[in-house]
Amino acid sequence: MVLKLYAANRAGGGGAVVAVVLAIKRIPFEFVPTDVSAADPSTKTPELLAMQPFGQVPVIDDDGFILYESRAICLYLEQQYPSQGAKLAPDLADIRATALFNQAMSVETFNFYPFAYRVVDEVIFKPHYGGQTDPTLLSTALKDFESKLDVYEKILAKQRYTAGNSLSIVDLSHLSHAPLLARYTGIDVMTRAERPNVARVAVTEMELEAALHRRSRLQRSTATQADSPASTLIKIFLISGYTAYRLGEAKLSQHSAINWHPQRRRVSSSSHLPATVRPPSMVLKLHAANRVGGGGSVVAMVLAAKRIPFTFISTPIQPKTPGLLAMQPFGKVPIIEEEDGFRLYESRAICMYLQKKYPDQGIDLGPADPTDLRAQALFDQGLFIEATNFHPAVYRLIEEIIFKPFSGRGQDRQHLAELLHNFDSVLDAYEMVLGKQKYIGGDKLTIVDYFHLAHAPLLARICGIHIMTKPERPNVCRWWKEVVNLPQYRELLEQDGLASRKSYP
Ligand SMILES: N[C@@H](CCC(=O)N[C@@H](CS)C(=O)NCC(=O)O)C(=O)O
Repeated sequence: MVLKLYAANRAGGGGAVVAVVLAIKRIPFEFVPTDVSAADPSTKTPELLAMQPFGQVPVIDDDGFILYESRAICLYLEQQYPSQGAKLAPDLADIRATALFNQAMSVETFNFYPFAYRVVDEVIFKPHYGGQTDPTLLSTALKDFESKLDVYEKILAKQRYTAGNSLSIVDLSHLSHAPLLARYTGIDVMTRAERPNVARVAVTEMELEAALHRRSRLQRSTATQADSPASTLIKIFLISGYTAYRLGEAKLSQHSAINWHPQRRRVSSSSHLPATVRPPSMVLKLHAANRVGGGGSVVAMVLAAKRIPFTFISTPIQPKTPGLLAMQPFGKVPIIEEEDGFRLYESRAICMYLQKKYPDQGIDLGPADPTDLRAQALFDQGLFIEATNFHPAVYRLIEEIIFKPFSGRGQDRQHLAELLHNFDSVLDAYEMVLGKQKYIGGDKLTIVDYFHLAHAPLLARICGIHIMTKPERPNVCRWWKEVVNLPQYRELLEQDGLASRKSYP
């Protein structure tokens, strides 16, 4: 059965990214136009909610296997068809290259997407849905987005693409919203002369042509058309800068159901994680804040669960010293450093690296079966559910309730009520997810569950808000009670931070 892509009929959002990856990988698909809007609950049909509990697109149906979260979908497609079309991710067996790829993906998820989205929302979506752009909010959003692009400029001065020296899923994920700005508003923030390296990587015609060229060389046997539907689609999305599109125009469907014969793989042997336990480095350093909460705590818990010795280096993030910025261009912690100088940042990428490097040591926190592409895909789906739905909702609450008063600003009660309502709706979707599976990454406890411990426990502990354990969400309640009682979290609470533990065990 041909793979189905449920997505909005527009050249933006995660659906467009998935369509581009399908095209580059030369995977036939049937496009099912599915327009949903956060502003209009009636667009979230029971059929969509049964597939995607958050009522969002894109979703794919691969012969009955339903998967959502655009980044997880792209990773799945790459693993399913590794040698078809251009290669868009490193081999999973190369754990350091994969770690740097995951680091870049996490940077895109947390440091690019939300900032690009805020600008697009203010200047495109708000007026599109009958509202008005607020010039003050737009100017702040643009300033914040540009400050992230300044850091991107530094990263891209050292490497050709966002995840290393070849075009990857990470670069393509940047296409979900940012290009809409130049197309619809003339704000060409991505190609400013003062950021030549960002402009260079803002996927240009030349780069795409090169990707297409590589693809056609690799795929001579399966695709011969010089101007195949895939290349047309990519040109529409990328090369022509979306000129063929307007919001809501029906174009994607013309390119659906492409008639190729992909060499489909069921199980990836190269994605087998190394079975051997390498001797843990005695001098792994963890740079993090000395507190319970945040990504540093999660990394410390995973280090403890995996029984990996480490030295904790208490690292303040203010002021942003040249030393900190040299290790982490955004000036954030946690960062790990191995004996031979290999450094990694972004807590989720760090935890995934530790699990892959020491799969059988301590508690196994990886997907149920790392050789099963679908189990891996559900783990990745959980990873991005947490990153794009749970984390932003809970973090905004913590900002309003804890950080704002802490920095002397007053609380806005109405805003707080809206944030609580928003988090409640995320947890309602979690209830559906957890009604079908035991944990967020599948039926097994994984690092994805640990990621939820970064901020959410503070709601009950510090603010007395017991939103995670409401009786009307019995599955969330069951899952959460187990997660907050994990011994590594209890231990962190008992020692009140990381400093008292210099190494483990
Ligand atoms: N993290 C998700 C985000 C999906 C998302 O926000 N999709 C938009 C369309 S591009 C949507 O469905 N919006 C409706 C809503 O959020 O209610 C992904 O990358 O797939």
